[in-house]
Amino acid sequence: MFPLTRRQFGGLAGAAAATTLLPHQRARAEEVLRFSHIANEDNTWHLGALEFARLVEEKTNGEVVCEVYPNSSLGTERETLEGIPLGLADLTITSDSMAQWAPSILAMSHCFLFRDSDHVLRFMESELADQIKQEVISQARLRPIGYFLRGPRYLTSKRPINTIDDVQGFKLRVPNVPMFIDDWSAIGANPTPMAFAEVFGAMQQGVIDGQENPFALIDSAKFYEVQDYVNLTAHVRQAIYVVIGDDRLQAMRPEHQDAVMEAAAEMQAYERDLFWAKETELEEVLKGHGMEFIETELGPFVEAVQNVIPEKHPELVEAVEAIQAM
Ligand code: 2Q2
Repeated sequence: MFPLTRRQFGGLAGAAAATTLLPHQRARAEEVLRFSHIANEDNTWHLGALEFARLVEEKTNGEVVCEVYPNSSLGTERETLEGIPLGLADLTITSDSMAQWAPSILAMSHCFLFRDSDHVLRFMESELADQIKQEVISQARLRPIGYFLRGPRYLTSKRPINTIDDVQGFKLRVPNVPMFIDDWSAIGANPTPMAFAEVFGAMQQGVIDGQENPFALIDSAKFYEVQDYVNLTAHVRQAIYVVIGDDRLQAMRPEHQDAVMEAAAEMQAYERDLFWAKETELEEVLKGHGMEFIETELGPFVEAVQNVIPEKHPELVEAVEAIQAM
């Protein structure tokens, strides 16, 4: 997009944003890693990131430390991705937003592709996912070191979406990922890419009609304050990677690299338990915040996206078929 200066990149960072290190921690450290993500302090992504920071410090006797910046406080997802090669951040939580470097990752974002969480997990452990990971490493110079399972994405709105007719022309914020734009255009909505940090304000001001995300982000970002309905679309099921700048990782001492990889594996398991505990209660939590749940009639939505892959992404036909067969 545009080159970022250090000042612009850190521009949003409030003093209280990061888990800042104590002076003695910084003084002893050989490496200070910066972990930037879009969720807030209540989200399990953040708790996972904090656990990673704790583990990496413990495993290296404080030689490697990690500062965690939640809430896009070090930059939006895109700014972080562009900032990692410049040394402005080191780790983040991301997936299909890397499509500009690794186009095959887009297969993960197609609506109604994955049937359930087990299907997503089978894919994440598959050879196809390994190939995608290799593409990410070689093209984006980002190394996935773990991943978080996510709940299904649901459309939120200020009026109920019962049928596909209700979503025609709906001004829908989507992440800046081509597959979301193509699928939702085929459905008849009016998808607009926007950074996550801007979504709350855009809904509050009525610039957009709604957004779509898993329960966890709907809750932690407090979207229930500006949206009334959770429409049970479950249109995208995914996992999301924790990535580290590969050049930064390769420049570390081998024992530090090992510590990073071990800490990441432990973080993944730690977050997974928190995720499941939370996910099972989130429907009630959101209802408690006044959101109403709508059983949207999904058949026509599924029908509408049938031709998106062959027509807009013929290069993904094979990957999508392989995923369907998993
Ligand atoms: O709505 C968002 O911004 C997130 O839930 C996105 O799915 C996420 O950040 C992806 O863009 C990851 O590449």
